[in-house]
Amino acid sequence: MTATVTGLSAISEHYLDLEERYGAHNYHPLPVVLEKGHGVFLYDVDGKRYFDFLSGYSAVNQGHCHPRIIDALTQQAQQLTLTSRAFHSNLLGRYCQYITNYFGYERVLPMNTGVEGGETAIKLARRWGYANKGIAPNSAKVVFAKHNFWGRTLAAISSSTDPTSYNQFGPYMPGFELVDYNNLEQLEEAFKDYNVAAFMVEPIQGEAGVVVPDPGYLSGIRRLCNQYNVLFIADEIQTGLCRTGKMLACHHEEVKPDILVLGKALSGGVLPVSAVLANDEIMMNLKPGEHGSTYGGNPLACAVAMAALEVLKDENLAENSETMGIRLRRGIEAIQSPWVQLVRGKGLLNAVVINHPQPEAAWDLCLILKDNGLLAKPTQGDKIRFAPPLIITAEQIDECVHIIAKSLALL
Ligand code: IF1
Repeated sequence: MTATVTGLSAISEHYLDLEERYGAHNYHPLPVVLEKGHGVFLYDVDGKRYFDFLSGYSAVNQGHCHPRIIDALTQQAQQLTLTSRAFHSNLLGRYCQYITNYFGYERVLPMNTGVEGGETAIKLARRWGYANKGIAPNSAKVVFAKHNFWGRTLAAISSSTDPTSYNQFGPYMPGFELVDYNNLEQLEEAFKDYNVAAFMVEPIQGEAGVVVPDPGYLSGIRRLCNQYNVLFIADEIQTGLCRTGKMLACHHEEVKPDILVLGKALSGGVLPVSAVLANDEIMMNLKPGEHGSTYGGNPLACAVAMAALEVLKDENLAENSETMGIRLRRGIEAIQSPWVQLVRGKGLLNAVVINHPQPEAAWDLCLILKDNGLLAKPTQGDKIRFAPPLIITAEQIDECVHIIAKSLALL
């Protein structure tokens, strides 16, 4: 490999230079250039293999390029990819029936990205607030938890408490309120305002650093929403689809949200697919022409999403996520590294909190992990998310724990 200033191969540097020169600088990626993915593995342009411990931020739960999902994609791609919703297709109705039965809701509104799903859920909640709860026009409020993350649109950043997300993008969306995460007392206080239509929350806060709420939080939300006639919107875009050891993170407390928002692994990382599920009382408030998108519910997305959902069940990925997550957390704790303050998570959504004198220790550790064949990324400065595809085996978990131990020793 040719020596370069970055220590990367010449071909890797070439690709980085192109991004640097022609792309917006809205990310700070790890210095690695990938060209192939298969199962739990990613391969860089020099052919080096890595364990993927980010899974596209939980979009690749089924593993990279899962053959059944790719097959559904390639079959449908040669048949029909997009009709727009100006016309019907032979896939959309089947998909709507499949996914509503799969999750136990009466209706689904198909969208593309996760943030579009969030926006759709908030519009549905506001409309329900006016049509069903009798909130005065343009007075509906939606409550969010501090340190939430649900995307990059102006509405999403209007509910953010992270300056990196909202700074210098104002003015912000009105009618949004914030409470502490995992605080039912504050939530109840907020709900006493009749104008509150909904509470949108992640069952586990992902970007905040995999923050797991106290047992009883989700059931407490459900109880308060019932008591105060407020819609419970669960943002399961990152926690859903077997990531936390159950099909949905809400299932850890047998809680059913009024509006369920899914994305990411709904397509197994193949193309953007999101979905908003709710019952008629909420969904049928929307009349033709009041919401939608060019690609929402396209035949290609329908075919891919049905295959992605089948794989989750057929390969028992919730159970594997649960058992492999326990194995991973125990393995990391057994290292007893002085630099690991704690390990936390559910299923295969985990994070370690690094406590080290170097300010950039988490980033530096990710660079060492990369050199040792494991890809992970820091979040919120001192935390590293460990979230491999849910198909990972016990032997692979053990191999990765060994890599993590070796890397921590080099920090
Ligand atoms: C980026 C973070 C994770 C999400 C939840 C909605 C969305 C996301 C719980 C929006 C998206 C992505 C966005 C992506 C990186 C990643 C991320 F670091 F940004 F915060 F996962 F934690 N709800 N999360 O996590 O879905 O519109 O992106 O499809 O912006 O770099 P999207």
